[in-house]
Amino acid sequence: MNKKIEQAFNDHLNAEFYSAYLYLSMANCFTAKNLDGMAGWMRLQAEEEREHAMKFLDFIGVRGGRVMLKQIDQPPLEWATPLEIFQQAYDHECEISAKINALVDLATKEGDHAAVNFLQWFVAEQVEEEAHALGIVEKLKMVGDHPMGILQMDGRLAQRTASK
Ligand code: OFO
Repeated sequence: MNKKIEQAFNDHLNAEFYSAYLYLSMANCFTAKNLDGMAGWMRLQAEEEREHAMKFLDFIGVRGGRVMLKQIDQPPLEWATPLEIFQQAYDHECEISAKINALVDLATKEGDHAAVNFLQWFVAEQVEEEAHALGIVEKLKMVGDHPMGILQMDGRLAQRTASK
């Protein structure tokens, strides 16, 4: 595997694990606020991020590269409101999209078509990830700080299943 791509993919592997950590911390914050539906939604999101990390890990291995696990940064512990949490999740997804785009640019520059092809799944996934998070942000903005609205959103997000 091209060394520049191996390095960049290992960095991104760490970013996906950090995403899992961040969302798990957000889930814990929801649990502490008794918003179990939102907590469940975030836990599933954290699991998805771990799966994303594993896709990178497996691809590095299949291509003959070396996986290098690095330290995962500590995520924040507390957020004030559900809107603040989902806004940060949305902003984070936009940052991940920018990282994926940079990987596509690098793989293209290095002529690694297999890597470009692998990354296309993530390009499509990021469109969904951003849309889901933004949709929730917009609804939470409509709800404002009305407890009934927050509880309704909590019930709605409780319906998420592992495949969404
Ligand atoms: Fe939330 O995204 Fe991974 O890639």
